[in-house]
Amino acid sequence: MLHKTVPIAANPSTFTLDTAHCALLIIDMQRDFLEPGGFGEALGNDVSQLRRAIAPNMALLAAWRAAKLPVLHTREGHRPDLFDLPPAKHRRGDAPLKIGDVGPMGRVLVRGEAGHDIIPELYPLPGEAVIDKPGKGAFFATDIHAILQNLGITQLVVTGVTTEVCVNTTIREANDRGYECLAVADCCASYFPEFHETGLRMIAAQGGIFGWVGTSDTVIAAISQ
Ligand code: TIU
Repeated sequence: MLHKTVPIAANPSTFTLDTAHCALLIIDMQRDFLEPGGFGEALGNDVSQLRRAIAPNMALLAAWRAAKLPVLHTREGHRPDLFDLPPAKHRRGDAPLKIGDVGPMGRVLVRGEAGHDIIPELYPLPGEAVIDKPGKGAFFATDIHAILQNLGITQLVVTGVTTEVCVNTTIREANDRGYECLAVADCCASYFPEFHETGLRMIAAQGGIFGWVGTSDTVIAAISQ
């Protein structure tokens, strides 16, 4: 597309998308979080709460690809030897399946296993960066900041799961590094609907303390012009 700036209606104010410097960042749309038998369900969660974000993400991703704008995907997970898994993270929770244990989709949250991979509906295409991250935020112990700088990206349109955990942490990390972040409300989801709502409100509160919150229809309209 021809590069342009496009106003997008958002909270708490209009987000001015600069198509020369923006990327779509899809957080952790992995089978381990969204499908039965994975890490999310092992933690006692209802995965159907997350699946509502799949269709809106498919529509936004299709529009983003059609506009030939950059896409990045993240995956939360660990080395097969688990050397990058903090013992405190390993111990956390009373899940029957812990990180590294063998479940129905292979070893839970381990790179290279079926459950660790991105759901087929949103599978990355060649040319789209996949960032493997050991933590909740995409900027901890990854090369995403260098990649974004090399691509000249200053704005992130952020989607994925879960709203209050990895999406929120990543937006806070990005905001502190100078990126303008627009969270797309209907493309994010949480196992806890109230945390989804509050997680989004936290971003936009206080005049946009961490960023902006919009919806997929307005972003799709903006990049499809
Ligand atoms: N991707 C992400 O949010 N990781 C989590 O563990 N989230 C939970 O809500 N458990």
